[in-house]
Amino acid sequence: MTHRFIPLDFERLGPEESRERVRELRDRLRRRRSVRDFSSDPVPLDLIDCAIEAAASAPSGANRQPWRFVVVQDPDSKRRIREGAEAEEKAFYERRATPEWLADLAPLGTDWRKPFLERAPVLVVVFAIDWETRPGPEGAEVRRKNYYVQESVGIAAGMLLAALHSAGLATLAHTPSPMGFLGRILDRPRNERPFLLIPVGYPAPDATVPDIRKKSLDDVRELR
Ligand code: IYR
Repeated sequence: MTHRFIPLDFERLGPEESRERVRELRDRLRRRRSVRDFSSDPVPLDLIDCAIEAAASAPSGANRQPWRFVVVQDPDSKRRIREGAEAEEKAFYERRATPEWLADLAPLGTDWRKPFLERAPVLVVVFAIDWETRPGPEGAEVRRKNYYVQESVGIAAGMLLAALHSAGLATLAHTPSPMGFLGRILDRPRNERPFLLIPVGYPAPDATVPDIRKKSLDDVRELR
């Protein structure tokens, strides 16, 4: 069975309009910073929902859309997530990380304490779905595998960060490792693999960020 094909909805822009739009987006995206000092001010849930709709429009292998976005607001769940993350982070900082890794992180001033996981009003947990089941013959279940899951969910997660930023919200792409505790706390099915933990909110009034620089175009782009 093939899909029905329909005309492409595409607006061809003039070169000046193109430049203006891409510069505007570049400049907006460049102002995004990873935030670790959150205010506890609530965020309107419709902003999060709209950003998730944007993320869920991402391309994916065979259009399988192998993602799930769990929006956590419940204080008790946030507390348990903080406890789970801090346990892993403590093991990371005190035992698992190589000296080289710790040296690379030192300029950022991070440690195992993750108070932002309770303080941020919302945590969006992105799960990757490697396979799904569908009913097979004689009541059996057949596993159907998804394709390019890392790529697909990575694209969707990037779009989510961009959409939340465009809504005027602060985020952090956080990856305590391993993240198995998220599936347990949030009661997720076995085929959902924790991918990224994103605290969302407004920055604390006194929030600071490290004075880091991004590589220049010449450093990241090659012409052939
Ligand atoms: N997950 C730890 C360590 C950490 C690792 C990297 I790579 C970073 O860019 C930042 C932190 C933490 O969140 O502290």
